Amino acid sequence: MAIDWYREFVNFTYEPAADDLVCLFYFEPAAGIDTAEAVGRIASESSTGTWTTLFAMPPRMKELQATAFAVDGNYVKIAYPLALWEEGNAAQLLSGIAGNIFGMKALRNLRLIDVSLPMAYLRNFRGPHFGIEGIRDMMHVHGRPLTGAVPKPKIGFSAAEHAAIGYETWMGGFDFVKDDENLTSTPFNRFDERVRLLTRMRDKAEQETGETKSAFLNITAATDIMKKRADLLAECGWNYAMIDVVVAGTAAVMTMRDYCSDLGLAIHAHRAMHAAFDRNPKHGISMQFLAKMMRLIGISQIHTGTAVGKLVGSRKEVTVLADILRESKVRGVRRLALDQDWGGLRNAFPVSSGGLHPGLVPDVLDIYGREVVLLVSGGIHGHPKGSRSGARATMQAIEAWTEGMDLEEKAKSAPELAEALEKWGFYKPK
Ligand code: RUB
Ligand code: CA
Repeated sequence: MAIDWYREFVNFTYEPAADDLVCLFYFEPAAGIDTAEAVGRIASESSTGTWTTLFAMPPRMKELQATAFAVDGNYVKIAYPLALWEEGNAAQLLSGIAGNIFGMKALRNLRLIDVSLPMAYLRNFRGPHFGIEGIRDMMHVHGRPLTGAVPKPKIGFSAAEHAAIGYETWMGGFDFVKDDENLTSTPFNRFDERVRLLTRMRDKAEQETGETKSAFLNITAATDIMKKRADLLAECGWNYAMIDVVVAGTAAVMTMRDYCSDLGLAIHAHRAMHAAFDRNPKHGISMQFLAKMMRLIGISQIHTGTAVGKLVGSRKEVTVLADILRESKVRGVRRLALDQDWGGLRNAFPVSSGGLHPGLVPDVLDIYGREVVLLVSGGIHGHPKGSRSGARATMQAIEAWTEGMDLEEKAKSAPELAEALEKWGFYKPK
């Protein structure tokens, strides 16, 4: 009598149904495990299976099994019947396709690269509240990237110091002031006080510039506390809340999406901790997958890297990520992304951040185009004349790129940009 039944989850002639979810995995079998057994085990453990054959099995089970149906070298596609998945519950989806399977001894490595979500699954999610156009209308900014900066050093300022730097950032022409991922409400900088002081500074900056100014204030905490913080943001006339979405967790983000939506708040998603599972190219979960889940559950924008700045992420990856967030139909890229038709689900902004300064702006915009939120932090506060000049220099670099002008050429009539180039040139941070 057979001990296990993994091969029953493999069928190389299977054609996925229109409402199947399809996943793309990279896999390496452990010693002594052949390909069919390896992919069968992935399909089994992520759907209905267990390690051994069973005494009893209701006939329905056959219909709920996942099927590994296409192998391309170390890549496999697995189809999952729609009925396996609870409507509108992305956390449950993760427990299946991104759950136990990463710990299986039969696999040396396993990486979830992407999932293609059928319309029948998407139907139960609301997606982003605003979409890119909605955010542009709300910010009254069209035709250029949106811009923002985190006060640096990233944590340690008092609420008053933080608000003063925020004011300088806005006055230099930036749209957003952003909290950093590890700043929430600390004894030396309480959330409520920061919000109140920034509100005053925002009103002043708006009055003086005639522009709309906003901030990504970090509400990350237990969900009930996040709700209170979101309430305060709405009360003070803000239009965004920021959440560290990986550490807060899928379920909390799902809850906060609806809560923030009712308050008219967009969600800025910081991805701190993502590299713990997406950095190893052979194991874990890809950033594409995380970005897709976040658009699905309704964040308005998420960090997607720079390709040229201080953090990991290649140009190719960044392009794939931007497409997943911005397009309504995404064309698959072999071994990197699957087709995705988002139907009517709104789109989201990619956020490029980490080690940027004016000299790198053209490189980043060549990759992203203008539909991006650009965060330049150290790269404005380190400007020889201070934050306001740094923000100006960045806006001048954006103008140059838009006008198709060389930065050095532009710098002749843009003193702040000239000073930035003198300090950093085109330096790419390690
Ligand atoms: C930016 C910064 C952000 C990172 C996060 O500061 O620290 O938290 O961009 O990384 P600076 P990512 O502009 O001074 O480097 O955006 O890749 O998730
Ligand atoms: Ca940071």
